[in-house]
Amino acid sequence: MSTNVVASLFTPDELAAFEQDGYLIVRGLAEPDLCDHMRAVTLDNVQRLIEPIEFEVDLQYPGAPESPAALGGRTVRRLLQAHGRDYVFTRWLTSPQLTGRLKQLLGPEYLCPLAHHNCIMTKEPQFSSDTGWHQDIRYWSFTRPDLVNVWLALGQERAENGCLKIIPGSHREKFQRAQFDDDTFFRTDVPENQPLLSREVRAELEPGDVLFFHCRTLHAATRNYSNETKNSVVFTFRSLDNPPLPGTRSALSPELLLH
Ligand SMILES: O=C(O)CCC(=O)C(=O)O
Repeated sequence: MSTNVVASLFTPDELAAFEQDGYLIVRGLAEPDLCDHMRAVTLDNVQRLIEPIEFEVDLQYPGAPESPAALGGRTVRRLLQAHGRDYVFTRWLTSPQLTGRLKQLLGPEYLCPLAHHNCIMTKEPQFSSDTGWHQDIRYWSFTRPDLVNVWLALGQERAENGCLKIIPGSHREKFQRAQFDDDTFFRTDVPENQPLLSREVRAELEPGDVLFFHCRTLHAATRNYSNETKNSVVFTFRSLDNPPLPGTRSALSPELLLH
């Protein structure tokens, strides 16, 4: 097997770890020039407020400004529809080091739903917010709750600037509805959730590192306590045989067939 091929694939140990833990970090998967280009597009689009945008104020998570008129009221949380913002995102989605790995996780034919993630998370200092523990599948509707998220760090991600926290193995748990609150956040105030919550790990990343995680893996993050914005590019992927349920929001947007 040539070096190139190996670099495009997970090792058997990595595949086993993903299955066991519901997440895996691959260091330096995205090339520096690709990350530079994505950072430039992000800075430009945030500066010019190129829609569609999700503002911090839209979600009202803890720490978010109260209204658009408040101080920080125009703080961007996510640039939506990332794929359409620049060809660099197509370059990323079709790069062999990503497609090879996604085929291992999802099979030879897979798609990138543009309805979910497909965004650049822009966690700004001062006015960003805390995201509670949740599974991404909570608002998505597919035949099986079985998608893979790909989170690319464009800069350092640490506890201080609100890196993701993950609960290993939580994608394999069977939960009761009562373990979640009305907004489907995993409750931190009930005793039955404490054993899982105590297993939290931090997904600390360097620029170009990629976090793969299952859409049922519990994760959370704090606001950004540093002085610099944290930018991350996030897409999700599904197997060809796991289509969105007709009539749901998951079925309303196009999907990219990537092979
Ligand atoms: O960075 C964050 O605050 C969390 C983002 C997140 O969990 C998500 O988009 O699903």
